[in-house]
Amino acid sequence: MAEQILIVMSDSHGAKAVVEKIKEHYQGQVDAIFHNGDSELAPSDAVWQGIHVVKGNCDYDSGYQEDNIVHLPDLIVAQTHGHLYHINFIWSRLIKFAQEAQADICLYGHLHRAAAWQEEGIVFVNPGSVLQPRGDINEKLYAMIRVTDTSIKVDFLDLNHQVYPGLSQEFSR
Ligand SMILES: [Mn+2]
Repeated sequence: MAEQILIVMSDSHGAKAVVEKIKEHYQGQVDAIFHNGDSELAPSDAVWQGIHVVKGNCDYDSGYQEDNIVHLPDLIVAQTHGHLYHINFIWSRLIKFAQEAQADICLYGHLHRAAAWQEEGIVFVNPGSVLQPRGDINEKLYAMIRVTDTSIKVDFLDLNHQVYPGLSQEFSR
């Protein structure tokens, strides 16, 4: 299959302009755009047209879905915020969620730390936070995932759309 490109952001915590900026930069240029929760925006907000979004622990409106399973050509993406799977403490419940969805890629957020790792043949990606980064890397980030038949490449980008050095990873599938 041709390369598919996914854009993933998370944990914008009220910063609607950042979500809009990333959406406007990529809409129509990529295969799918995701927001992994804690937007603190209304589910009915027009910004969500063309974005797959889930509910975070700081999203109190019941109009959001907790999880999304998105079927793209030859690719299944499981999306959740992560708090319901207790990712502050264990990974096993998130892994089980992704396995049950038969996912190739599992997207999560909540921790505000950029991460990409592979477990049980599934690539897990936390894009970090576009507003409040935590941990060692004090940069507001989002993720770009490029998928082919044989590989899944993950880059993390800053809000000027530049690849943040040292974080990129490539996994085989
Ligand atoms: Mn958050």
